[in-house]
Amino acid sequence: MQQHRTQASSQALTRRAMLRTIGVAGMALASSSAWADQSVELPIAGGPRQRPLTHDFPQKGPMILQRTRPPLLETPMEVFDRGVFTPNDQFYVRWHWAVIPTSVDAAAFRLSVSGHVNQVLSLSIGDLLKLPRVELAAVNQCSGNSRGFFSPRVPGAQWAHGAMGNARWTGVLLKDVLDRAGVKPGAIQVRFNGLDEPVVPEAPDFRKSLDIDHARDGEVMIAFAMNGEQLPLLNGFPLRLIVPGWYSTYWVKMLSDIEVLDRADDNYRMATAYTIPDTPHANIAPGQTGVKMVPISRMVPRSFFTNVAENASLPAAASATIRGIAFGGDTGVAKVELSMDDGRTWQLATLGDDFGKYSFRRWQMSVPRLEKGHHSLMVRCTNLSGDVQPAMPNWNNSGFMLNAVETAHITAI
Ligand SMILES: Nc1nc2c(c(=O)[nH]1)N[C@H]1C(S)=C(S)[C@@H](COP(=O)(O)O)O[C@H]1N2
Ligand SMILES: [Mo]
Repeated sequence: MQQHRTQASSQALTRRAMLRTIGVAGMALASSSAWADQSVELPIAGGPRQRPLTHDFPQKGPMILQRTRPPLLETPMEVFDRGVFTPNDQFYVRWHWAVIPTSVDAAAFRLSVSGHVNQVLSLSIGDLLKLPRVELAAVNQCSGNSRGFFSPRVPGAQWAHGAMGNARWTGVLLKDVLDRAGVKPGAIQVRFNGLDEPVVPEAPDFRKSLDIDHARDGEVMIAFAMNGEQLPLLNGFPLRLIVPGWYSTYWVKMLSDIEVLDRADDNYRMATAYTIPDTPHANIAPGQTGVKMVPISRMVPRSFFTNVAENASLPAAASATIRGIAFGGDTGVAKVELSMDDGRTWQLATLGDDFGKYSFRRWQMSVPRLEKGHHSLMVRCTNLSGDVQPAMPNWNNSGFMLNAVETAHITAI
């Protein structure tokens, strides 16, 4: 299992990152003007280009409002520039159904473990706290993160890149909980359900399943804390599933029911929704039919600029430090490279501290003084399995798994 650093080192890192941020007066940070307007520019293909910032959600600071009910709140990009961990109060929020408890009594809360087990369990938070504790830094990313950049446009939340976040999750191993219940031979999958409910009873509840071996891999965990604090209600208080390296559709929030199945789960969210073309990069041509579909699963490498906004202006005279974040998907970051000549040549960026293979990794690079005029900067990540971000945008009907190389167009003045 991944080795985890202590809380103290994350705080130290955040402090250092803050100090570095103060030193970048010349750089174009999206924040200053956007925050004053209480809206942000999102240069997504289909628009709208302006999105309201909201402060109206409990335990949440300023967030980009995608939808109110059920809440879809996006993290503003400059939050990722401040540190490798995404603060809880600006961590993105996504729910499928509007019937979400507005409070949960942690003392009365019980997690049930049932189905194909020797002993049905009803565990209090106190019971879980007695199990061995684990901590893991991991990226939580929606399958549809960056959907707003799909061209042609596809239906669904038009996220920019902020439907992702990185946190240090503390909890217990799902394996330890399953072992306490005693999984019977013949178990095939494990199904997870949370306290939220569909608005109408006939609609499909949000339940997700993992194969039994994955559920018992010693990495999948039940988290009760995020960045050293209890989970915000909107991020799943009091418990959520963490499936390191997999898209967050499996990271069931307000987790209340674990059911061991002796068959494969064929519920709507597994068999129909959240499937992708079984092709490289889940890529198909718009309109292409007859493609084999498979459930979405592992994440793929991505990298982003965090201190250069799209269409930003930089001073031509000075050299600049370009910064960003990257993650490898289901494994660590091997390298991050930048190109300033439309992908003909690539230079290695310097990587920041390593918080484990499932975490964001910061990167930075000093670029020499820029010629006056337009420039495009490209960034790409290669992960430890050798997977690299594709040069051309991948496309599918659901707007899932975009991971093409990002380009920032800037003007040196
Ligand atoms: N109970 C429950 N868990 C859920 C969902 C949901 O609708 N209900 N949505 C999933 C999806 S699709 C995403 S992207 C993540 C979002 O996690 P966050 O809101 O903590 O960022 O929660 C996942 N877990
Ligand atoms: Mo999602």
